[in-house]
Amino acid sequence: MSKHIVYIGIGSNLAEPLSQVRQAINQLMDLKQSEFIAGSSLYTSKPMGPQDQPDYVNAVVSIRTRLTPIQLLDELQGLETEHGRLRQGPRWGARTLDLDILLFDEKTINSDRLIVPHPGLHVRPFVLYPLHEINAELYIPGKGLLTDLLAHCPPDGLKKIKT
Ligand code: ROI
Repeated sequence: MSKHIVYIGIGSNLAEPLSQVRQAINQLMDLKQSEFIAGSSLYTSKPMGPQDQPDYVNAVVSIRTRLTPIQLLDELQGLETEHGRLRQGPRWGARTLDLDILLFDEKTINSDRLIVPHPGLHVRPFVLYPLHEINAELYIPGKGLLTDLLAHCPPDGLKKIKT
């Protein structure tokens, strides 16, 4: 079975977001049939979407995995549920943990459960800046070079958390 390089976006703005994100990164380091490659810094960001919710903590990690896209999605949704994520909230509302498959090799996937590259990726500073930190040479299928996307995406209050 072949291995895939995958980038995962992590976000939280409820129930101690910083520890939610740190714990999620540790769990991703132990993901089955996978090896951890790199993790970005942690960032704070203003909510995109409804503004009446707390600021987010965001990060991006890369892994090498033998899981298929749907197997990986099931694992990530399992972790979200473990973190107390409820799915009945409003669209774009606050969440304890969000784990998004941003890129899966250079695949394009359009199924009921999964769209890859993640549809919002190219306009989200809290995704583009951390991605760039771990791989400045990325190409986003259908969107172009990460560096070019970044040049058109102001940081919009994104701040690296000093550790
Ligand atoms: N806004 C920020 N800043 N960070 C996120 O991770 C995030 N996730 C979301 C929405 C609600 C779109 N807004 C966000 O899902």
